[in-house]
Amino acid sequence: MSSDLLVLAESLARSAGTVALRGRRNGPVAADTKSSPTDIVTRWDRECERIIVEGITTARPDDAIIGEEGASRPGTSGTEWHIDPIDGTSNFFFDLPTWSVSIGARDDRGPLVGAVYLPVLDEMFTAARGHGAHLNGTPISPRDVTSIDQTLLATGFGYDPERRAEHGRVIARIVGQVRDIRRLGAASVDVCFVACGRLDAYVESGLNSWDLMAAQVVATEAGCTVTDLHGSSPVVTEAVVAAPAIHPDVLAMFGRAMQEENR
Ligand code: LIP
Repeated sequence: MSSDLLVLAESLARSAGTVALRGRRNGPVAADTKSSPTDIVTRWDRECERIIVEGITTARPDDAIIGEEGASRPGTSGTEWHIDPIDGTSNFFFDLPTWSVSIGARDDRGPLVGAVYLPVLDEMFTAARGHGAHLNGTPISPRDVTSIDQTLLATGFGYDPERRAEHGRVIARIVGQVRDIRRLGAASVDVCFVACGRLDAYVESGLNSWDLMAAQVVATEAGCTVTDLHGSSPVVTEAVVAAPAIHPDVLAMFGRAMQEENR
């Protein structure tokens, strides 16, 4: 059953991503704002979500759907879809390449399948629970990094300026302890890049289920350790994703930095 779900997720991610990329190539896009003046949504976010919701409801009318741009359908099948039609909308708006279409599904045991498509790079990350993770069909795994000072760490900042400033102070306490920091601007891309070894760790809070659901399956199936900021089971609002050998050190480093910041 998960293979059917993954085929559907991959197909819809590619279809929606192709439409959004074509729209972006036709010129600058207008944007409305949501939770803050920098939390934007474009017509292509809405069009991608429409394409994806239509595709899921046609193929699987009894599934539940939750989407970033407002899709909200109850279901009876036990399968629940979490959609970020354009993850990294600011990158899309500024015509930066690191944005994705992220489509994940869960069942009563947790995240089940995930498809994260990066249209500009034409890269499709896919995974199904118990069946591994792939990039364009090739199996992926995190980099074998063992020390925190060799760790390339990605993070993200929320749309609330005060929250962003606080997280920036925490990162300032960390930047001298790691190889370097990257801020790519899309949680699903960050997580998938850890899964394939382009990054070594990713830490962010203030997220939503649609940011993480699909990429969490990719990272877990690739062999990453995925927890919340306390090292417990993942939650939809935050993630610590890392190669297994350095995950404890990443957790401890952020724990110290947040404690020092909140003194
Ligand atoms: C984005 C996340 C990113 C976070 C941004 C934003 P969106 O999602 O993927 O990790 O740092 O603030 O929330 O809003 O582009 O779908």
